[in-house]
Amino acid sequence: MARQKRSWAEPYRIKMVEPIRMTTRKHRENAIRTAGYNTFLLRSDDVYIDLLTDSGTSAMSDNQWAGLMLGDEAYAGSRSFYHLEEAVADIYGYPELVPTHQGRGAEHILSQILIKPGDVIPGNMYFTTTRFHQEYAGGEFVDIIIDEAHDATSTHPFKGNVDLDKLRTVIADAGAARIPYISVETNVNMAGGQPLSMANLRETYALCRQHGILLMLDATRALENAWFIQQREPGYAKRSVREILLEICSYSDGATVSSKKDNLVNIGGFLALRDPELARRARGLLVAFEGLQTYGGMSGRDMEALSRGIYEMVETDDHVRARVGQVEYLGNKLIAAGVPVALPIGGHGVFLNAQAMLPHIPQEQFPAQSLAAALYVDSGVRSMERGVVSAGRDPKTGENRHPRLELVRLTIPRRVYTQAHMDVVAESVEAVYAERDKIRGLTMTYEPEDLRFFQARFEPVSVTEVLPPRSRS
Ligand code: PLI
Repeated sequence: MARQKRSWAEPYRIKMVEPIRMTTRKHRENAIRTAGYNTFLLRSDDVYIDLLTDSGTSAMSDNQWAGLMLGDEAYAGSRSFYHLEEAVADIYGYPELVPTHQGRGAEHILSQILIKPGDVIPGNMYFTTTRFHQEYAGGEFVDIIIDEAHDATSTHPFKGNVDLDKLRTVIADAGAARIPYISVETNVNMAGGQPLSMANLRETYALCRQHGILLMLDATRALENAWFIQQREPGYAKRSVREILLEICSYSDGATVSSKKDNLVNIGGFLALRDPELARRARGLLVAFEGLQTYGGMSGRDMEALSRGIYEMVETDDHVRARVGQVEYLGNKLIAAGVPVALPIGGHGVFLNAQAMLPHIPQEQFPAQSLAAALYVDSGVRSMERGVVSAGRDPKTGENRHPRLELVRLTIPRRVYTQAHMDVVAESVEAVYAERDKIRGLTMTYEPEDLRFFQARFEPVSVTEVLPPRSRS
């Protein structure tokens, strides 16, 4: 007998709502001009559906909100810190907890305690703030992700994998003594939310141990990575995401986490370690840059909501199933409409392939930035550029980095929007795609020195600068 189809549905019902409003096209044209064609500079009141990021934008549960009332705000020895320490040890398996205000606070401390000028830090694709802190500490990031990760059309199931041959070459060239740690990101953000496999992580860790090099995870989206391992990797189909997450972390010496993603809170993060001596050094910097060792960068209530969020994300597999299911719902709709998106659909968002959508705009005229602005003008949907603007300049040569991926990220906040919102987003992307020839490139009129994508300003290229459209085959 054929099995009846059963769709997934959100494992919660909605108890409180926040109104959002649609604006006119004229209003949005004015708003994006005022924002210098940078979606980071828009006011949230001018946005209809906000897919800028999944960071700090989750809806908390009633249990988390109740936790806010129970936060212990003691300056030292807060009960809420001990709850958090227990949650991190239980779910991630790390005994030493260094609480920070968010992920980059943890990256700052980790980079400062481990990196010396001239060091090399191999990693499976860069992340903006992670690489910034590595370079700020005097190190150099070297990309060791597999080649498929740089190809938006490759359907490799584990595009986040480390290329072990690339890693061996870096170790041979730089020497293990100049590599303080390797930085392995779970569900690689800049590759489109792509997982690495357990087998690859296990092998990478073994290679690191052989050379006496630490392996530090960016476990910010490790839960979503655990889900993909369960779905795609032989031997894991019957394991819970909770068990898989713990195994992921077992192949590392520590982790930085932005709790604003998987952990379902609006602020917070941590550095977690195994070695008490490293943790002691980290706490030395924590008290100088963040706060005392038992709150770091968070209030007691933040830590209380966070420890509850950590347990909640793995209580059953239903949460992550619905979360990734919603992302896939939007992605599959766009694929069905013929819109070029990065494949496979990632864990936290759908990434539009701006290069393929706008072949008439050269990378020097910021195709992804232009597409994000056009989408906003069409419907008030806010997205984020993940291409040449985000990649920034090479600190040695001062030249623009030219990533092969020129993407616009439609990032889905957790537990916030409904399937109907996803339908509206898909309709707008399809409408913009149908009129893609009308989209013009941009020139940058203000460029900040660091992490330029946050605050850069642009204006449309003048009509005379527009290159003739290349024929589309
Ligand atoms: O935004 P923070 O400082 O809490 O975390 C920085 C950070 C570290 N690692 C990874 C993989 C991230 O995705 C990350 C932040 N991501 C943001 C803000 C995003 O929009 O994707």
